[in-house]
Amino acid sequence: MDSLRLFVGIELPPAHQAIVAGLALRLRPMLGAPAAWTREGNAHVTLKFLGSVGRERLEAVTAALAAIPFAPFALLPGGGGFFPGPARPRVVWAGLGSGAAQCAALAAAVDAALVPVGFAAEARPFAAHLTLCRIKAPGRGGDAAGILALLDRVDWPAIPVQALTLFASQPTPGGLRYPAVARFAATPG
Ligand code: 3AM
Repeated sequence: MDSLRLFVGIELPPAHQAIVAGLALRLRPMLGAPAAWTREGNAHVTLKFLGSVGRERLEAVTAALAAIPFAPFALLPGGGGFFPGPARPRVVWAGLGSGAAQCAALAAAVDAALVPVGFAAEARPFAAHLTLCRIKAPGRGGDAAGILALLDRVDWPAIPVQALTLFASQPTPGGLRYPAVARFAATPG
């Protein structure tokens, strides 16, 4: 393939992948609408979506990401919500609590680093989240309050953020997969 669909984000440890998979089972009956659920192994925090990138640009992208200085930090998921809102949700997500500010700063640094490489700066503010599902037919109702209450009760462990990851989004016969194309380690601070 001459191009890759890329995004920059934070990988989630296996314990978080298992929690996301377990949440899908519990939330599915509460949602009351057909949805594509994030599969175990696919959960991540997106910092910036790059879209389709020609392979000839990959070296410039990785060089720009490698030059971003950041210290490791702990990121704690917590709570959750709906995009664009509870009335007609399209996405159900888990939120981020402690470490969300460092996460937003990292997203801003990634955004700025990629401008010289030809990627437009984000116009919208960064909204840190873990996507749990994408709803295929929004507006069918569902227990929004129950979903929020359940998301508030999840006992997440902290995510030790020690690297930025350049992910590819790849269709496979079993659904989308997000393999890591490159990792960029934090500098101990
Ligand atoms: O981490 P989440 O699931 O929120 O929504 C897509 C997913 O985000 C997002 O990139 C992540 C990996 O696919 N994405 C896909 N197409 C996009 C687009 N055109 C996009 N984000 C912004 N613009």
